[in-house]
Amino acid sequence: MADKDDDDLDLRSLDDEELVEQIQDDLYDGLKEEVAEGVEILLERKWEPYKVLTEALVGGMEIVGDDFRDGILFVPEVLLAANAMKEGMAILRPLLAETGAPKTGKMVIGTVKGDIHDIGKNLVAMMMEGAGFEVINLGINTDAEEFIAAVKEHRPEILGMSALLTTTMPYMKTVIEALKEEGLRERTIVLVGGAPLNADFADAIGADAYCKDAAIAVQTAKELVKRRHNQGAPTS
Ligand code: B1M
Repeated sequence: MADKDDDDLDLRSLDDEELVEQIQDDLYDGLKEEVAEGVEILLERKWEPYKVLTEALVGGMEIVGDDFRDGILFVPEVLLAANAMKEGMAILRPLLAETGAPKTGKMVIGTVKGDIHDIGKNLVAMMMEGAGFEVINLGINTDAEEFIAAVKEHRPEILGMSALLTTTMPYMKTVIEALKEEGLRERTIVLVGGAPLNADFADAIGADAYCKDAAIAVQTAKELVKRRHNQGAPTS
């Protein structure tokens, strides 16, 4: 997608629609500085951080995903695109986290064992922080022992798990079984997400809910925590 003429392109000369398209092109090409500059310009133009995130960055990553699937892009290029995405997310993170929302609860979140995809999980973490949750982000390739240790240490209302591969999503059930064995399942709301999942899968493994995206994760977390509080759920 890179074009020699892009070298001299003044991003500020573009209107919003062209700029979003250009950010997506730059993300595709793994040009992190350009992506960061584009994000800054949209913010200067008073775009809401969430709109920048979803329309420019997530929209751009969807194009990368399609071309990865179709064999047009390969792992090294996708990795560069992911890094460019993270550069843009880093600018948005403090803006999304500083909404002044009252503290709502705690969440432990991680990408499950065998899986190193973390963009979506980090996005959920960012949005949850923005909604007033304290988030303990365990990172990628997280095994059941790490999840259990974090739940014991932090006593979160919510445990979130992310999986992007059909081969790693079954591991979520292993974690839920481990929670049961440790007597932690009752007091922990388990939310799961990731592109290959769906609500039936979440039901089948005994999770409380499947969250299609970060906004739904926030909404679901708030609802379920509120419901728990109203029911006087156990906290220890
Ligand atoms: Co990978 N990869 N990848 N990859 N990769 C996918 C997932 C794939 C669908 C691409 C494809 O073929 N179309 C495919 C999986 C196929 C399958 O299993 N069915 C795939 C593959 C095959 C692989 C490798 C096996 C490739 C290889 O090595 N041959 C390998 C596996 C490595 C491993 O994990 N062990 C691999 C590697 C990589 C990179 C390292 C290059 C890179 C990851 C970089 C990183 O994350 N730091 C990468 C990327 C970037 C992708 C795609 C292109 C984009 C994923 C992404 O970041 N999306 C992806 C294609 C796709 O998903 N269409 C693909 C943007 C993100 C915002 O969306 O993660 O879906 P998403 O998160 C959303 C929701 O799903 C939800 O909210 C988020 C925000 O709205 N959500 C949650 C996610 N987690 C949640 C947790 C919650 C709630 C909601 O908790 C409560």
